[in-house]
Amino acid sequence: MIEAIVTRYKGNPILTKDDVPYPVATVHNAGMVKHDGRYVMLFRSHQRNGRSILGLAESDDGFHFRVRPEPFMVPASEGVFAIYEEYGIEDPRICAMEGRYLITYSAYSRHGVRIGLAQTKDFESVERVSLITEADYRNVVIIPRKFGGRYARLDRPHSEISPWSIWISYSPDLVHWGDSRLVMKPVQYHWDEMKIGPGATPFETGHGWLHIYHGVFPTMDGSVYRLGVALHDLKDPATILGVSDEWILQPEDPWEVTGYVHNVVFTCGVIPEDDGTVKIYWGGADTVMCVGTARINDLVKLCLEKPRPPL
Ligand code: BMA
Repeated sequence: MIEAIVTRYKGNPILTKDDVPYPVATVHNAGMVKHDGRYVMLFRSHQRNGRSILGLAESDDGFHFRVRPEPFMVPASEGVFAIYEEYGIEDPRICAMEGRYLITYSAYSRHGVRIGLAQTKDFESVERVSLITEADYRNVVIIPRKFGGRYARLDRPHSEISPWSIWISYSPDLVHWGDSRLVMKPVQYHWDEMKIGPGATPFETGHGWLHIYHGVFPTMDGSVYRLGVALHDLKDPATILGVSDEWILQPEDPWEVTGYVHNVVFTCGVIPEDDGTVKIYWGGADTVMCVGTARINDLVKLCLEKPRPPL
């Protein structure tokens, strides 16, 4: 048998709605980070009204998680955030930088979807910083390093003309973003031909920033969400060194194939480990959380040795 790039954890799914001590319908698409040696999982849950909130779970080993008794973030009830979070908050990403954790999340409202930025030092309290896109953006990941004195993020604007693609934008202060450029597009009649989007917060390897993203293929039975991998230049992340032609993960387990939305694996966070492996976390069918392990070198090799054109 050919060895898989991502080895699924035998105990999947690692978190379900039954582990949550308040009423939710799903547990999925979690941002991940290690804080004080412990794994922090910031997961999205649909409430029973169909709108999403963010919960927090913690773990000593990255596989067994305990959920806090109260949600970590719910839609804001006052100020400008209340207007744009009316329909819920979704799909958080965590970036550890400058002694704090930056959290980017999708904010839904009658005006569309845009991205909120919040920050925390300890995951005990959280402070909203700014809404950092206008409407029609999702999937913003901040790269945990400054480039020429500026912050950088991968983002995904929506367009009617072109398949939804991955862009890069820069900011002097995390609030004002611009100098945007397209870096990666779907490839026609390919597993990611319909749309792609940033996935997990990129992490540094000796060869470049490794970015695990999602790609979508349309079928007669709806869309299939899979995960792919790209390598960005360490000094200039707008330059892509390689994108793997092949996906690294597709829906296969029963809880990935069937659920709230069938045939979905979707990542918002990974944890690189000191032993050369990376733990990849993904939502299965928008219903449960799963984890798997890959060797970082294998992912880098896929990008460099079996690439497809980024654009
Ligand atoms: C995307 C987002 C994700 C979700 C995926 C599959 O458009 O809504 O949060 O996991 O669809 O439903």
